[in-house]
Amino acid sequence: MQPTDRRLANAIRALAMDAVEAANSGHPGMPMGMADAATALFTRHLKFDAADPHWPDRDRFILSAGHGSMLIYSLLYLTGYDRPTLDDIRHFRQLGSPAAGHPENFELPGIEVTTGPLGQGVAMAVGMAIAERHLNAVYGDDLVDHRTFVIAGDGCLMEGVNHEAVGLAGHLQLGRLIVLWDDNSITIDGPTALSRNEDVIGRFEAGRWHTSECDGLNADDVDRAIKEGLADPRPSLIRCRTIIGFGAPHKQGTAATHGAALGHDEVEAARKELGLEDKDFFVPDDVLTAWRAVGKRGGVEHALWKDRLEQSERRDEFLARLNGKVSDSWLKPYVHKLMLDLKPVATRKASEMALEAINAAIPATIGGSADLTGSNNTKTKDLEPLTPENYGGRYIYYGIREFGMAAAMNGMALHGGVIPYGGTFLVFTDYARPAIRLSALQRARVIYVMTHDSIGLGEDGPTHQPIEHLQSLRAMPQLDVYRPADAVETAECWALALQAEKPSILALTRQNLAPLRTAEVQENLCALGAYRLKSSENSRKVIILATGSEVEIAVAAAAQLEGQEIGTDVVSMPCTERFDAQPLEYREEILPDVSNREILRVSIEAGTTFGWERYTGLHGLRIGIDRFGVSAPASDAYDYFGLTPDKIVVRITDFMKTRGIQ
Ligand SMILES: Cc1ncc(C[n+]2csc(CCOP(=O)(O)OP(=O)(O)O)c2C)c(N)n1
Ligand SMILES: [Mg+2]
Repeated sequence: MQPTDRRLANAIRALAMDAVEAANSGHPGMPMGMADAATALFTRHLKFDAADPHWPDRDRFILSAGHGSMLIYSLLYLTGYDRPTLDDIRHFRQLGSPAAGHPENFELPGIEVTTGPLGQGVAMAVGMAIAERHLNAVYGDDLVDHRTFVIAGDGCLMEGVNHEAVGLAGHLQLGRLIVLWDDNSITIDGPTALSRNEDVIGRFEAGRWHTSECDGLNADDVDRAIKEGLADPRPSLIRCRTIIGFGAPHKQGTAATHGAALGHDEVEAARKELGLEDKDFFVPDDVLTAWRAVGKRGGVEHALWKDRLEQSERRDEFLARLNGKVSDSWLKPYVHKLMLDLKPVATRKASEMALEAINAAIPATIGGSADLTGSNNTKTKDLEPLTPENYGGRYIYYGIREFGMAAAMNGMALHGGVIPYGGTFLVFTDYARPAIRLSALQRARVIYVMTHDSIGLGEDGPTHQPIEHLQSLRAMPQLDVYRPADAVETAECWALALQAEKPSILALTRQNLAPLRTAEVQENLCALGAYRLKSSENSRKVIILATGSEVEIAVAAAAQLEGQEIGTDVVSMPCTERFDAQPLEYREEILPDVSNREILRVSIEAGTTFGWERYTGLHGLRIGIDRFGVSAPASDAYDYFGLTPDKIVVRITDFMKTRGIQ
């Protein structure tokens, strides 16, 4: 006899209670409350094949309420994924177990995205749903035809980013996106009434979503609501009324079950209440067998899909697209053309010029901007807007939703088959930052086109002039920050970002920059992170390190220093992360032994000097801006902050005198 839905769900409850108990840490309440709804979703709707978590046409499931990680670990184990094993679950939250505190996409196939920072799961799901519709438009129903399901908690629907995500999904009419809201009226501090009285359903409806309600503790009713949601052409929010910690007789319905072990006595009482055997990590044979069958349910559809793929004329192209490798064969011909007509150009414009070549050569790119298309230069001529009428378009008008854009790009990148890039002003990386961090943590290939990268943006003044941004972004692991100095470097940095298995930020200027790289070379010099752009002519006394717009200034200053017989190298440093990854011999070649006080190292960057001692040494000279900017035309602002060749030469020569460098 087939076990009841409630018995299937109780297996989730049992594992969640026991794992949290064993770890004496974690969140039992959410998985226990949503176990029935998840059972309805996984047994009756979710298209997946536990034997192949990477099947490209699987439905995507995102546990936005990532603290309830035991819900997804239980489901992956029960349905027969290779990992987590029961042993992994026994070691929930312990060093080395892939059943980490929160679900991590790099720990377990079957975890589509990393969640835990509330709200971002919903926003990444929007990106997944966009990628699905886009690839469907490109490859057709035979190859791409799946849905995106989300479980979100009260917290996810309070966070600001959900507002951006809801707006974007409603606007793009992402009808295959279904969000199940765990409406348990509880958060950590207690009842949601402490902090919320908004009409959540009304808000989604205002965002042009379809909404419905169900008894989240009744799998049949959840099933009904999901069917309704699937039938509606709009994205759907399903309000699942649940009880947090359902089954724990003395604690259910209270915040006490949210984020702490229930305790031995309460676990025992819950087992009685739920009709479970009084054994740890125990799943009855018939229940496990039924769940394993659920894990195989998608096998038939998977096999049919494989047949269609084999018969498709576009098989190889589709697989290559999903594989995600891209060539940089566009780079050399593009740079060659550039060299024929060198002229001053802003790197944001140079980025657009490179993108013309990139978007023509790489059909996987999907561009966009948070309402600064004309300023970020992100839209190339051939890109059509991606709209409900044309999901095949490759340009997204994200609106003024930097965080939502960044999170959606994470979802798109992790869906696979597309390479998202999106723009805003560099200063507004602050608005997108939590998603940039998740790009990095998840190694999502997202390319951030961040223009107006310094006081060089001019008149918009201090609110818009980044100061601490470059260095603070460089501090983030698994993120490459590029600040190219001219059009050639910009193209090289684009090539590197497109081939990286992680996110990149391109920091680009508003103002024109002189061409500095005027000779064609075989190598992508930016790949080295830093390289000698100009070697000293006199005996070397100074090494100037500069990035982006300040390289041009460094070159002019160096020429003056040479005039005073002070030999000066100029090192362009478009990417500190890449330079740090070079072999020691190369780094020492560029920056000879830091304790050598005969050679003065100088850094120039129109931003904070914080951290530059890493390359100048403590006895070096750091030229930058350690305060907020000014509202003035760019050249006046540069002059005001002493970032002109003349003023820099004076600072360097004065500094050399005080340090006794001859
Ligand atoms: C951005 C962010 N802020 C704060 C937290 C810490 N936190 C984790 S769960 C939670 C409460 C969430 O409430 P709800 O979504 O209703 O979950 P439930 O208590 O119902 O399981 C908070 C504040 C977080 N994970 N992410
Ligand atoms: Mg809640």
